[in-house]
Amino acid sequence: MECFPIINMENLNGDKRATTMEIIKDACENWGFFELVNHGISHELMDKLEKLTKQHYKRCMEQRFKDLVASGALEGVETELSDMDWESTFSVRHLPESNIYEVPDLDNEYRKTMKEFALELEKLAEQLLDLLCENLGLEKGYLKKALCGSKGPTFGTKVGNYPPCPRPELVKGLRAHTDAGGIILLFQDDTVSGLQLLKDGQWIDVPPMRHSIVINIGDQLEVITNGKYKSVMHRVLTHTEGTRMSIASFYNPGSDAVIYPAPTLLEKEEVNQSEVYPKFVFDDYMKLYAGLKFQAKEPRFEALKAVENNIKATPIATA
Ligand SMILES: O=C(O)CCC(=O)C(=O)O
Ligand SMILES: [Fe+2]
Repeated sequence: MECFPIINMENLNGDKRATTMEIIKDACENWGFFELVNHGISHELMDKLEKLTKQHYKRCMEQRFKDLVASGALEGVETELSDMDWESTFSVRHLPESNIYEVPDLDNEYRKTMKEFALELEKLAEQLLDLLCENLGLEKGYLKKALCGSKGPTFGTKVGNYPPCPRPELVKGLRAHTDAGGIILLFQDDTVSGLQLLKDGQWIDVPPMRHSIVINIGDQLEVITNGKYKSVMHRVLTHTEGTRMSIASFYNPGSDAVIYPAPTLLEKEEVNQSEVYPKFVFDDYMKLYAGLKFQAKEPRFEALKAVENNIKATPIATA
């Protein structure tokens, strides 16, 4: 079997650049996922964030999870639950404006560390978008601009913990879904596994690796690339032992961004009209996604295609 794509970002600076770019391209086309090492984000910062996240979970979240979810949720259950996830989460928004000081139960050090990490991830996301532009033959800055909207992109973090589960066969940590947004950057636990992606009909583990960042493509990049890059189904399994930390950051379009396939890609590939992905306002996509997250993405694209009529989109100029 092929190996899960791992990108050593240091290789982008030397004579291995072309092969590294090729691995990224193959990952975007055929996996929807890849994992970054030597991405330039300080390991010390990652270690600190991990420590603070685990402390915060113990102090503020663990008991709440036990009271709300773990107690009784699986009592008398015999077949897999299709309407719940075995996860404990909270979310923070960074862009277009931060709400981190309104999120309760975070101490100042944790807030500061999360902000610092988010800033690094934002830069990394934009660097990756430009690498994708290069592979796609789009102008530098095109994808960033395409996600912008009038107030810039939306960037947020979902801090998650997947506690041990006594009956892993009865509930997923997170049910299978594709991500709605642009590009997703995940700092996951390096010892407790659980994340899997669907490739050619098979679930494949995303390997935990210390200090790596897992990247995946969201639905919007699939639309902008007209399906060349794939937003892929993924899920989180539960385990009987160990709590899995997962800090997932979502670099998404601004709510009023108009999303549509890049015209130069359509021309280059001579795509038939029937195969063109829809054009829509991102917020409308999110309204649809809210109720259909755990279903296939295709009906969402179809539904928006059916109503796309006269959405105005100004051409994306990057110069
Ligand atoms: O926890 C993970 O590894 C993935 C989380 C995820 O897929 C999501 O929040 O959309
Ligand atoms: Fe996801």
